[in-house]
Amino acid sequence: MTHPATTIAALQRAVARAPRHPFLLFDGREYSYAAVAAAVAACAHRLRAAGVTHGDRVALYLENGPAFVTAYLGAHAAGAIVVLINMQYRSAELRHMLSDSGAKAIVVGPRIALDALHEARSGLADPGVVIDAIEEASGVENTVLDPATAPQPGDLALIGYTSGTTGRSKGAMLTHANLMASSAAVTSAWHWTDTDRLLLTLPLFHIHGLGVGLNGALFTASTVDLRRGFDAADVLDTLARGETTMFFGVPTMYTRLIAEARRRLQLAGADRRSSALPLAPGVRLFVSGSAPLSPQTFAEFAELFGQRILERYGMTETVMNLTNPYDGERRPGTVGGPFPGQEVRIVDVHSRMPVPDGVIGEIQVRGPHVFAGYWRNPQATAEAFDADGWFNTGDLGWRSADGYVTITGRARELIISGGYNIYPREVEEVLLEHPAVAEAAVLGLPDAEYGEQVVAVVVPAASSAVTEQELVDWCRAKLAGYKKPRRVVFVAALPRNAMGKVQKHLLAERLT
Ligand code: MCA
Ligand code: AMP
Repeated sequence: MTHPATTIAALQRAVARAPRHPFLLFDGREYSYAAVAAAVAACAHRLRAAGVTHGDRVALYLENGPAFVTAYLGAHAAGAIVVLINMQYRSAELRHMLSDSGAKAIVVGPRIALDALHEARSGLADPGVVIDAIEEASGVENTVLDPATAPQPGDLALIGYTSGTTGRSKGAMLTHANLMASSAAVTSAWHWTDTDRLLLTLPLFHIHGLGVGLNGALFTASTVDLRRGFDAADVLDTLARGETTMFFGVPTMYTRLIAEARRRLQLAGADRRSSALPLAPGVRLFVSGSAPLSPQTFAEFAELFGQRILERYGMTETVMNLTNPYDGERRPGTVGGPFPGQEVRIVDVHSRMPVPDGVIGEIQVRGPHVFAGYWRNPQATAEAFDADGWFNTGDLGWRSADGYVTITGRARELIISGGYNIYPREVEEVLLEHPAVAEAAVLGLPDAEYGEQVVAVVVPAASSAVTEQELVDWCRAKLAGYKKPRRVVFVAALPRNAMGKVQKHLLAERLT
């Protein structure tokens, strides 16, 4: 293997090549590869001193920032497995992830309210130790990476929880070799080099921001201009300065960038194509993923920014699967073909046999990027793969004769809002805990900003007078904010088929 096969090997290669080259830009400060490596070593020593050993799970309860990067790589340098936690999760979601992963330590950062975390830990028999993150190496000891604790390629690098169909999420296990194989494929396909500067506003606690963005930069020893979160005005200001070469986002970010650009052009009284206002002069690549990018957004963006967005398709279990070409035609509405070194095929959902081009079936993928299975869940792991090692993505699509895949839907029930996945069952279970709710069905309806929005259809318990707002607040208190229903519709009965199953397509037709 010619490329580094662990994140720590990639970090060491970057330090050896150009120690002073900036890895991170954050809040007006620059963090070189050497400086990050020193802080990573210090973090690893701190974790080892707290009792973390090889294969232990370390949860990151951190927002975007240098402390996240240090904790992520610090846990790896200590030989541990990172557990990714979305900062929007409430205590029940957190408790499940901490107890299911058996996290030995939780790394927390400055300026973060820890109420939900403390509430989650208070319910656990073995709550793990809470450790402060290290933002930079100055003033700390042990700033040299210890080869004795360095991970091996086959070691687990992280567990990413994906929303579960039963309301309990499953931990997808990715090895170092998986992550680095993905980075090798992505960076080669997108011509990513050490001269690139990626503007990264995606959360690092999901694979899009971490596995594609941060790892790709680490792999190429290039620079990440990191933000706490996405703000359209800030992104446009940054792009206009001409130093950014790449931007990765979810479709909602692109619709917001279009709206903000139009607002500015209107204020300036400029013609849309005015060369007086170049919107992204240095950018060579805009990438979209995590949810479908509409051909309309693709066209509007091309007109305003003069760039054709490259759409790709990925999953927590596999990092990246399919991509439109860097050099060839980027076809709107499609996600292109496999990355180098990976395979894709489409199979009939019942017979599991490959279907001809043009026929819709389930997308299966295979390659070194595909995860090692679900954490402590051999049954779910067995169901996810077929006998020849093909991974069932649960997404439906078809392939054109010239190799472009179009995703048409999902074999599993899943709502994607602004790039975040929401399983209806999880929201339904929370609604059913409310004493005034007799029955509940949750579905995704089209939404101009988020792609899809969560809608709850509720049959109230007899003689109850619950309001829409009460139920939204109830969900908001128990679930991450993005999972709360945007609308609650009260009905006398849910439409059911002869088997008693709720016919959500009928509800969707009625409500759209
Ligand atoms: C935030 N809110 C949302 C969403 N995000 N509601 C519905 N859908 C959303 N996606 C709610 C919050 O709970 C909050 O409500 C209110 O909106 C404002 O929150 P704020 O944080 O200010 O939101 P925002 O900044 O406007 O966020 C929109 C966003 C964000 C920037 C599009 O959702 C985002 O960063 N999405 C990216 C997600 C991502 O990385 N997905 C990758 C997973 P309240 O006030 O009630 O709290 S998929 C993946 O990793 C695979 C590998 C792949 O293919 O990429
Ligand atoms: P997650 O489990 O959060 O990693 O989400 C992965 C899911 O996001 C995939 O299984 C797809 O359903 C969806 N997804 C990712 N990229 C795209 C895309 N470009 N178009 C449509 N759906 C996508």
